Amino acid sequence: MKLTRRAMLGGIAAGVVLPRGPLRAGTQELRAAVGQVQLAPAEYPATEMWVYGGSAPGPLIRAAQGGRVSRELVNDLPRPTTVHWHGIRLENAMDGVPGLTQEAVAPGGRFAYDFAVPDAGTYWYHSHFKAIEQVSRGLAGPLIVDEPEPPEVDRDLVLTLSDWRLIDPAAISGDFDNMHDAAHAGRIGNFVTTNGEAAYSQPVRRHERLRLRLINTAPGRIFELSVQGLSGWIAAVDGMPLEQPLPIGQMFVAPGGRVDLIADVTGEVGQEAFVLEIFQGEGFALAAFPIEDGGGARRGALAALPPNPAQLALPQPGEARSVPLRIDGGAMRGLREAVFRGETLDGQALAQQGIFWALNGQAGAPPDPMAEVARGETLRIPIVNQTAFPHAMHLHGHHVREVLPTGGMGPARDTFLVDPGSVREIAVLLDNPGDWLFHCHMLSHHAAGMGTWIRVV
Ligand SMILES: [Cu+2]
Repeated sequence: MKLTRRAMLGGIAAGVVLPRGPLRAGTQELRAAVGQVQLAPAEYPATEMWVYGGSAPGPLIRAAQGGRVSRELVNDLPRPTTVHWHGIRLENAMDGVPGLTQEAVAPGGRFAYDFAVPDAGTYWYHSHFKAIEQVSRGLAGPLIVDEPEPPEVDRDLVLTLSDWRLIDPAAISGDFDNMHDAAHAGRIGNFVTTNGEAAYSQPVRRHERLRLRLINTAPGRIFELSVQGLSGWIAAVDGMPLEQPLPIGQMFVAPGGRVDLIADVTGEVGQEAFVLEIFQGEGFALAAFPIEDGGGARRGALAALPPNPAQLALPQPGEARSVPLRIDGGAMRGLREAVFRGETLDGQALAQQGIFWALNGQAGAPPDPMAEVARGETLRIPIVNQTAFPHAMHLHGHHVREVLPTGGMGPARDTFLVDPGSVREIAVLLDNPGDWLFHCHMLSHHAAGMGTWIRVV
């Protein structure tokens, strides 16, 4: 595999000093504001971004499993905003979906988010108000929930991946409603960063065991990942431990998805190990690990991480009601018609309003849920992707499992990639009361119609 650096070395992300408002006792602020961030390498100008806590990605939020996350959002942006805590099973009122679970927080406003974190693992937070714009401008950050007894590793590294569309030469491109993005594969950037750096590098020692928490915060990019000079396992997907860790192989991480790798440094001293993105047949370094001497001996196999409470109660698909979800639209297939804001419109009229996709014939935010269930009910949802593009379906407040053709069930996940022209059936135990968004996490697709919701009463 040919290995090339995506960008020149340099470009350490630097924050800005922001004005501080009054703090309420005991609650940390999460301030969303416009900031100048050195996103591109140092020889380029700083980028005006919308950021949490002055940096892109936003500050790492870390809590103990069973503990709480408390942050008061302070909106210093020129637009309304909300925060969604992706993958966390929390109470509905804290889920951060404007118009469904809360009113958007106006400029100058505040909102106290406070919720328990029942499941350990790798999560993230991001704006859910006009997310295609606000995430593409930088409003995203990592959220880690620690196991009471974490697995024994030498380093626990959070690698927040994103891509950015930079123009002239380092400004965030303002074409958030780009029709081509909306009708095709979503907004794909031209500049990829790990933890806000174009050339993330972390020295390691030979035979060290690393936990690498990869988070795809990009607005549309599916990261195909590989490693070099590292050997180990996929230990968790979307925060949830795999019952049997899988050897690291080909990995596709959907926008919004996460993967936890536990890997030993097996490359030679003096060389570098890498996490790579495979893009158009070439490998690009997302993270470089220069290998130094002095590590210990090679370790044995990895034991599975303890399952989360979310994984203990399995959905019972055998007895479950089936509610199919049909995805229509997009370039090359087109949308014949759909219901949008109460009106049935043809594809041309929809396109004029920036709508290119429909779920079960409804586009946008339908007034009625795709399903209403009693708490504790399992639903089967065959997802029928009749379009020419993959979609990253994300259900809020729950984890789902694929019903495999063999009859078994796949790993618990909150963000589920459905390939073009395919049918993938999921089962979900809906045990969290409230109104839960179910949408495509290609944020241009969501903005162009791909959202519905499920009511649990
Ligand atoms: Cu999509």
